Amino acid sequence: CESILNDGVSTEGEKVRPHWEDGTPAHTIKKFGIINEYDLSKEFPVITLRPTAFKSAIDEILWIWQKKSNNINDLNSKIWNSWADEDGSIGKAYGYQLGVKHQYKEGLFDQVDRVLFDLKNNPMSRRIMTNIYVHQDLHEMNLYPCAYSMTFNVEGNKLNAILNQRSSDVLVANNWNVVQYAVLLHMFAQVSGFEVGKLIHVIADAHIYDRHIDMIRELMTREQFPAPVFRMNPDIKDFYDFTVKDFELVDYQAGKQIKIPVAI
Ligand code: UFP
Repeated sequence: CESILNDGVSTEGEKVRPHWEDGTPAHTIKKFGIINEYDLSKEFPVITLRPTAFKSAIDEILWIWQKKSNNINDLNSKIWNSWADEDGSIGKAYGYQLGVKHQYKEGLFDQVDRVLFDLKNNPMSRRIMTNIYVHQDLHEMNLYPCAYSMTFNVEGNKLNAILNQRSSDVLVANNWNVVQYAVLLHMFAQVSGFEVGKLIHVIADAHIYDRHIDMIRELMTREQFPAPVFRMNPDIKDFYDFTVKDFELVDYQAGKQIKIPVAI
């Protein structure tokens, strides 16, 4: 946040698309090309300046990667309500794409099952990745995928991953996305028989919205706490058996929650 606020470029005066609820354009200070590295074998990367809604974040990542749903009625939070149609669909985005089956030499798989297959049968492969930024379907997505690609890579007994994200609302969603993909990497590692390794988060446009700047400045003055302990039910061996109840943060200490407006 410091580096975005100090060295970032403002979109003030530019034509921008997202707006605030009252119709005012939502400008940002942005930085292009940020890479954050989290060693999940050392600690769980949840922010402590304010609480990240751990269970809701997991509920959404399971909705996308495990239920492969694109309907908000399968979700327990309201985070997607602004982007859903009357029937609850967000179009051919996120979970929809992960559920599409593709032809491989060994048969038909969706992208999630293909990752599970490769981690089991061909773990040294450099071709284990997912991509939901599907151009032919973009016109049927209510929001283009932000976090759009995962690359899995085995090093010794550890499973690493790169998360590629084209756009990140740093205050609202950065830690939310990091927590989600950290949990996802823990899940893939456990069911595939690996220890968890590093999560590399590559962000193209990392931005702080104008109405968030003072909130970020206040958060940056707050006290930080030690990382909590992440617990995941060790008995689960099938990716599709995890539920939100199987994850826990022990001793998660964080500062007071703040109410954040979201640009739409
Ligand atoms: N956004 C995230 N993470 C997500 C998600 C959305 O940061 O997982 F779904 C933010 C990024 C951006 C806005 O501020 O939502 C999407 O706008 P755009 O499509 O113009 O990048």
